[in-house]
Amino acid sequence: MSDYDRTNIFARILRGELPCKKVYEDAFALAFHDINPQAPVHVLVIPKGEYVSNMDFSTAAPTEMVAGFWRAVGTVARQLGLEQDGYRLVANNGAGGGQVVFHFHVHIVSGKQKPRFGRVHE
Ligand code: DGP
Repeated sequence: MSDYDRTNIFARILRGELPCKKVYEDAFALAFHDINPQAPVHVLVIPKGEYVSNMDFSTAAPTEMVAGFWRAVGTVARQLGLEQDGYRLVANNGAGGGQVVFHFHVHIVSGKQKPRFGRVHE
């Protein structure tokens, strides 16, 4: 399937080998604060499975996992109270797309963002 590296940081967080500031967890996903926030709200949502990127996830994950993951993304945004203010979802795909950690993840960002996430609020 993919060249998933089981030693990547998010795999280790999922296995409980490394700590994280958890905001949400269910059968499909884990969400936690980004270690290097680019906005006042910057949370990462990762699927509970070995998927390198969005390309891998959207191809290889069972439909139930894809649905459960994206439902979790919405649940986290709601739980963070972002419905009113709005938020962005960012998924970097591949090194050329700015991906650094090769376990698929979605960034939820809200508020004034640093340049890495564009100039929407600058
Ligand atoms: P990306 O470029 O989409 O692969 O972003 C990876 C993000 O992961 C980046 O915003 C920083 C974050 N990150 C890297 N290492 C850690 C870590 O050990 N803990 C947490 N919470 N976030 C991390």
